[in-house]
This record gives sequence, C-alpha cells and structure tokens, in this order.
Amino acid sequence: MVTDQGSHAPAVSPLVIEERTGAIRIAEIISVLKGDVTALHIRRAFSTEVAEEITTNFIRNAGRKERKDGVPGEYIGASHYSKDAATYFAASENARPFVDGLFGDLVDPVRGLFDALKRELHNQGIELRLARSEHGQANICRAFCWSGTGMYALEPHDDVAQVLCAGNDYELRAVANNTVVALNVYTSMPEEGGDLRIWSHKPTASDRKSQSVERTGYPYSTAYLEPFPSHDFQLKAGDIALIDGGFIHGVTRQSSNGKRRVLLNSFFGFARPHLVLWWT
Ligand SMILES: O=C(O)CCC(=O)C(=O)O
Ligand SMILES: [Fe+2]
Repeated sequence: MVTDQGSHAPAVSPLVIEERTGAIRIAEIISVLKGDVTALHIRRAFSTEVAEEITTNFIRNAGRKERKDGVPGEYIGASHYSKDAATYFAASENARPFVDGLFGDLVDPVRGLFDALKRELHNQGIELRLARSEHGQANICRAFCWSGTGMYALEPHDDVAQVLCAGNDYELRAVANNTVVALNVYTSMPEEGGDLRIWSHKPTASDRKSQSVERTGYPYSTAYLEPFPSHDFQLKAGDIALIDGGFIHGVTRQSSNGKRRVLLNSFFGFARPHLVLWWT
C-alpha cells in the first residue's frame, strides 16, 4: 500500500459515483456518510415549484450579501470557513431569520433530508444534530450563488482543510477524521455550464502544504489537477448532490445571461461513532 510521507506524488483516489432520477433514499445518504460512495447525484429529487419559490426568496432576501473572503459570490447564512467558533455561532444566530426566509412556510428539501436522516440514525443509536457552542447553534443550511468569471464559477477546492483548521473550540473539527459530506441542493441553474466537477483526488495534509492551501483548501491550480481524471455532474433545478467534500471539486464556467445558479449547502459527518454533526 502506498503511504503518504510527503515525498510521494499526489495519489489518485477512485471515484464511486451514483447518478439516478427520483426520490433520494436514506440508505444512499448513509453510504456517502460512511465513505462507500464518493458522490451521489439525484435528479429531480424535489419539485421545480419548490425550487422556484426558494430562488425567489433568495433574490428578495434582505440578508443576501457579497462574499468578502476572496471567493466570488453572494450568500445568505453563515460559514465557519476562517472564523473562530464564537464568531461563527454568533453569525449563525444573526443569520437565522434570513435562512428561515429562504423557505417561508414551505416543507423544504433540506429540513426533509435532515429529519429523515435523523430518524434513521436514531434507530441505529446515533444522534444527528446541529453543531453548537455556548455562543449559539448552526443553521440548517446557507444559500450561495457563485460569480467567478474565469474558467470556474467556483475554483477547485476541498471542504476538509477548513474543518481540519477549525480551532479547538469547535466540536465539528473531529469530523475531519471521517467523511465530511457536502449536501448541495440546487434551486436554480443557468442554461449552460455550472457543472459540479469532482476530481479523482483526495488531498492529504502534505498535498495541501505543497499547494499552499493547508488552511483554506482553496484554490487548487489547473496544473496540479491535470493528472487526475474528473467527472462532471450536469445539474438542473430540483437536483441534489451529496459528495465526499475531501475530494477536490469545483463549479465550471456558466452562461452569464439568464438564470442564476443558486444552491443550498450544508456539511455533516461523524464526530464520534454515535454522533453526527451538521453545520454550514
Ligand atoms: O456550487 C456547488 O455545486 C458546490 C459548492 C461547494 O463546493 C461549496 O460550497 O463548498
Ligand atoms: Fe465545496
């Protein structure tokens, strides 16, 4: 077996991909959570009417902001990325009314998935809950609309560096030792592009160091990614994608006229054998 001692070439990690149309099943979600499936794409997982209503609520939302951390895009909600726990949980509490405003009185796909997963894990003796601290509790999701104009609308990155680098005051840091699942729920998609691309590579700490992205996991260069095969998920409003966020992924260039690309996003994973945390 190849071990990573820093001097090895970055390893190819095989992608296990499942794509189909229809309702999402709990067993499939758990297969991503356990690391058996790398990426699960469910087409038409929820109705386009619900998708349209959430998109309208995103556009009208008074809490919609421009990102100011070097990642081009707009968002509603809080991100733990580069924040200490006190700041993140306070930001989560402040953003809650705006996150709730995305859904109004809809029965929404994120809460539906959370509740169903919570029920099944509970039957298995495992607790699922939102991450929390004395400063507050995470929200169920945040909403994003990426606006990068280069080769990618969202540059290639991994979602684990930011979890590994979370301070000691974060209970969610323990999830970095297991699969960090990213849940992406698409409510609006452009006519062209905006694919979710995932590469056959799960960087190690030394891989990140070699690319100077050990604290951010963002962005990986085209040259670095060149040796790795990739898979593109072509998405439509109403689709759900769950991926192992440890694999490098990004969003391809999108048509700039017409519909925006809007998604709801959350992370979850095992912090301990009997505890799954969920955060944003
Ligand atoms: O927009 C997407 O499809 C992926 C989003 C993503 O990777 C992230 O928010 O970390
Ligand atoms: Fe990501």
